[in-house]
Amino acid sequence: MQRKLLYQLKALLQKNTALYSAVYRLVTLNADYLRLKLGREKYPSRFGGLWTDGEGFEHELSASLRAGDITPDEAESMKAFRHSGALKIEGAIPGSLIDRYLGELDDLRTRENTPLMVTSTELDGPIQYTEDALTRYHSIRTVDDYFFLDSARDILFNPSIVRYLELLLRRPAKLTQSLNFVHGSQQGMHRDTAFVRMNSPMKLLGVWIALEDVTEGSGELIYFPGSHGWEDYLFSGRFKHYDRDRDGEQALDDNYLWMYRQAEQRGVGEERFLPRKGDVVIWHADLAHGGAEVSREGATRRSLVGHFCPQNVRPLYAYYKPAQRKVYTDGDRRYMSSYYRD
Ligand SMILES: O=C(O)CCC(=O)C(=O)O
Repeated sequence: MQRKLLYQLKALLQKNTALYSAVYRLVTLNADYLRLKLGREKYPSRFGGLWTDGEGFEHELSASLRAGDITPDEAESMKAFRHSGALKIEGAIPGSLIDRYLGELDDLRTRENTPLMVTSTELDGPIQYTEDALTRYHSIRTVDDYFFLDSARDILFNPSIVRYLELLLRRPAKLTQSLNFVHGSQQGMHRDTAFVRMNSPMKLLGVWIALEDVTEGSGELIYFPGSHGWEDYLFSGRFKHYDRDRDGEQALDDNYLWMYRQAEQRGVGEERFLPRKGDVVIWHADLAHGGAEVSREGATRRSLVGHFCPQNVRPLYAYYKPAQRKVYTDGDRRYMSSYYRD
C-alpha cells in the first residue's frame, strides 16, 4: 500500500523534471554525496567518484604508502584501477568453497517452495526460481542468494575481496545485490550507475567471480577499459540513473549506442575477461561492461556478481521499497536485499 502510494506520487512528480529532480535530491540526501557536490573534492564526473578518481590521487596514494596503510603491490593495483576502471585478483576464491556454494545453491533451488527469486530483462519483476525459468528467459539470474547461503557470503565477503573493496571505498563495504548466472548474460554494454542506483551514484563497486573456468564463446564478460573516465551520460538530461517511467525505452538504446560511439571515437576496443575458476574482477561504477554473445550453444558460464557500496550510502530501493531498508549483519559483514526480508 505504502509502496503503491509512493509510486503514484513519483509518477505525478515526474511530469515536471525539475521539480522531480529537486524532490529526488532532498529525499535521497546523503551527507557524503552533498560534500562531494559542494566541490570540496574534485572529480571528473559531476556525480563525484572514489578517491582513485580524484585530483589528489597521487598525493593520497603516497601518503598511504608512507603511513603503511597500503602495500606497494596494492598501490600498483590502485593505479591500475584508476587507469582502467577494473582490478583483477587471480585465484582469490578457493575451488572447494565454490563447490560448497554451488552444491548448497542446488539444494536450495530444488527444495519444494524454494524462496529463491530470479529476474530477467524479459520479465517485469522477479519470479520464483524454477528450473524451466533458467532456460526460458534471456539473461536470467538468481538474485541475492547470499540472503540464505553462508557459502555465498563467504565468497562475496572473501578477505581478499573485502580488502580491495575497503581500499577503494575507504569505508566498510555493504553488499546490496547479487546475481548468479549459469549461462552468459548477453547483457548489452552498460554502466552500473544507470541500473544499480545509489544515493551517492559513484560510490559503488561491482565484483564478478568466476565459478568455473570461462572459455571463449560462452558469453564472457566484456568491457571498455578506461570508460569509467568518459563523460557522464545524462538520462532525461539530468540524471545518472535510468528510470523507465521517466526516461522511456528509447533512452536505453540511445545510451547503448552512445557507449559504442564513445569507444569508436576514442579508439578503445572491447576487453574480454577469460578467468579461471576463483578469479575475480572488481569494476568501477561507471565502467562500461556487458556479456558477450554466446556463440557455443548450451555453453555454461557460471558466475556470481556482487554490488557493494560503502556503509554510509544507500541503494535507491531503500526509498521506493521502504520495507527493504534493513541492513543485516553476519559478524562484521553487512548486507541488504531488495527481494527478501526476515
Ligand atoms: O555477468 C555479466 O555478463 C554481466 C553482469 C553485469 O553486467 C552486472 O552485474 O552489472
